[in-house]
Amino acid sequence: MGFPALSLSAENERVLVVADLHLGMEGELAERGISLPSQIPSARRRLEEVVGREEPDRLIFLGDVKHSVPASTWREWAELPPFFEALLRRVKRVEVVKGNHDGDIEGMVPRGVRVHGAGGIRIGEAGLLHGHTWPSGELWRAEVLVCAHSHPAVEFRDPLGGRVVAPVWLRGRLDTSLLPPERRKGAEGHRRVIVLPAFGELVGGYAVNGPSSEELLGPLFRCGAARMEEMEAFLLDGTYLGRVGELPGKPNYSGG
Ligand SMILES: [Mn+2]
Repeated sequence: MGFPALSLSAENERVLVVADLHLGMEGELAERGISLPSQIPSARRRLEEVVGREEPDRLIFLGDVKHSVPASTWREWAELPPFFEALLRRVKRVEVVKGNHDGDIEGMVPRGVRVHGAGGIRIGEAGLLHGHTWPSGELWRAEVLVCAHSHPAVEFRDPLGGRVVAPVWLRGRLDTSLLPPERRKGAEGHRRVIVLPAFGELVGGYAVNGPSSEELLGPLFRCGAARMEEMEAFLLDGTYLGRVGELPGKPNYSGG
């Protein structure tokens, strides 16, 4: 649908999932001398457009709603509650699965918003987690793990120095026999994995066909159970680009 948002139906509900808004990122950029207006009005407008189109019963933020760690800026404290309140008027259930940037999010969301731990939640055949931590045991009962955190994108350069970075979806398989032994219990067999692109417009995106970033990969990729070079990449409009390992550039993954 052109937006970095995932729609799924489970348990008679329509669920919309978005990730990595990194609201408040403009505060960090301001400290570096780059002055940008608050990202919240435009994030809200884009979200309301997707919500209007999909009419979900549940809206799930799959981590990194906000940006500043460890402390939050005054702007986040002032702007986040009304942001969530506007969404609660449109969607019955609004939930957050915590990411690595969501330290004090509980105190910033209005009462109607449910906050889940980083281990994730299972909805039907989907296990949803941000991806900077291991999934909770419950998530292995799902067939597909849906995560975020790595802000996947592709980068294309031309010989004149032009450079295009476009966010991508990643889809692939996860071989649980490659999990560390202490993580294998209850997780036998293969699972599918989907990585959501970041919803935030200031989130640059991490080029999957560029130099690898250990930190952004998360444990499922670092242990080799999911392999970045084997993932299939799709542009936001659904265009299939191929496997990450076959993209132009210098993909360089040790695979665990
Ligand atoms: Mn993250």
